[in-house]
Amino acid sequence: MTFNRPLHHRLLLLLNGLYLILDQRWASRCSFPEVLREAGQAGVKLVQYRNKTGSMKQAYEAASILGNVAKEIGMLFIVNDRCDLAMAVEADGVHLGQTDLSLTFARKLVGNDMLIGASTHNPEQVRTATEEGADYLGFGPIFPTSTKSNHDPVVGFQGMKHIRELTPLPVFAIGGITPESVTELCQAGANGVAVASGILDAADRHQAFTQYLAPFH
Ligand code: 3NM
Repeated sequence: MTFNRPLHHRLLLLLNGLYLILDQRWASRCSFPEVLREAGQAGVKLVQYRNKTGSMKQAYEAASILGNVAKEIGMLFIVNDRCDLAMAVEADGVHLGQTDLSLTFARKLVGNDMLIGASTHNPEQVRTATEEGADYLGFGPIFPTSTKSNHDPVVGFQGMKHIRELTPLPVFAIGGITPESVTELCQAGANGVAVASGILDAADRHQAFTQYLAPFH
């Protein structure tokens, strides 16, 4: 895909709704390619592969399989943290945290044809990521979560509402999000929600996808 900035309309149509996070820690308990296909059928438009601990070799193998499935089903495929891995598997984007490569350097590396997402946790970070050319933001944690270790203080619905006024970029609320909180997060200005455990721990994944996506229909 080629991305012209400001992002064209077709791409903005994909940067909303449910953003599925496939964290490698769940990979032994479920088949990620299977989850990805279910997500596509349910109407999920973007997915992130997150691997905080594996070797590059392991992460490459997993990411290239998932990237191929995502391509086949027309879903945006984003790699967490690592520009080199995102480039190696020809992902659609890379998602960077506050301790990863700066957005400016990352853009130099990945060029204009890759999306760059940024994790933000407070108004200052939202302003900076917007100025430095992120294509979309993650903002959180909205609620407590055990998926991310040493996470920042929770920001709640009010935090979401506050930062909505600071950026024109698509914003995904993240952290401890359950289906029950999605409507209020959208009312607070979120374009979408990014979810790991709420999907990957669900007893009935099909039902979980439906519940998370319902407020976006
Ligand atoms: N980033 P779950 S919270 C990966 O605040 C991540 O930036 C966060 O997983 C942030 O849906 C988080 O299981 C964990 O809470 C998201």
